[in-house]
Amino acid sequence: MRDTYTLLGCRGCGSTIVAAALELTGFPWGYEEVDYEVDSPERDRLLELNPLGQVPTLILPNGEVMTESAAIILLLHDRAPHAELVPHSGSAVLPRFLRWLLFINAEIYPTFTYGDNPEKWLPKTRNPERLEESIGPYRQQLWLQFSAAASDVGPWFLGKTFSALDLYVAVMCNWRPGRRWFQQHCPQLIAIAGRVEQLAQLNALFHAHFDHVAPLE
Ligand SMILES: N[C@@H](CCC(=O)N[C@@H](CS)C(=O)NCC(=O)O)C(=O)O
Repeated sequence: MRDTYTLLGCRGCGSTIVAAALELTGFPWGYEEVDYEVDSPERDRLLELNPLGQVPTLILPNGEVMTESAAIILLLHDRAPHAELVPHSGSAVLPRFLRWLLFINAEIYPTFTYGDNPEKWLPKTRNPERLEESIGPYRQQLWLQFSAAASDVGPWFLGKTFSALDLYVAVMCNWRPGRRWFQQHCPQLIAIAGRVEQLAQLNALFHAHFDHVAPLE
């Protein structure tokens, strides 16, 4: 049995949310970079562990495999409540946390699953990219709805309470529709992302995963 967690991930991907959560737990963890789009021994290993070929895929210290970022976050919270990934039991903001955690995972994340690689879903179609043309505006609507639910005063999505929602925001603001769109339409989300990137425990990780993040002085 190992005493560390092993994360299979790819730079800037959803696995960065789990990498940030692991950093906050303080648990020892290792990292294996996998380009999930390219055939390679690393991808074969990923497929063996997770038949969906998706990251994050996490190997627990006892060898069990976990997938699904939200499930991983909830598990890490159970093992490391000091990381404050989830509001404490009985907290007034717990319902909002659960609602928007599932909203990101069940509504927003799948728009990338289907939009990232339209040829996979519309093989032998003339213009598979048209799938992303219709998903893109829907994704924007979802982000606007999510951002309207963010606390007006901050500093975090839930207000004074930090949570893993802030980690999702910090990573996903770098994805389509892009930082410029978020800056224009969801400035409070970009502000949250900036605060996460500046956390002493997370800055080096975000600097390694996203070009625009400067290292702390
Ligand atoms: N529901 C999964 C989604 C994971 C996911 O879609 N990850 C992307 C990278 S950000 C991926 O691996 N895509 C490859 C694919 O779906 O084939 C989660 O929350 O962990």
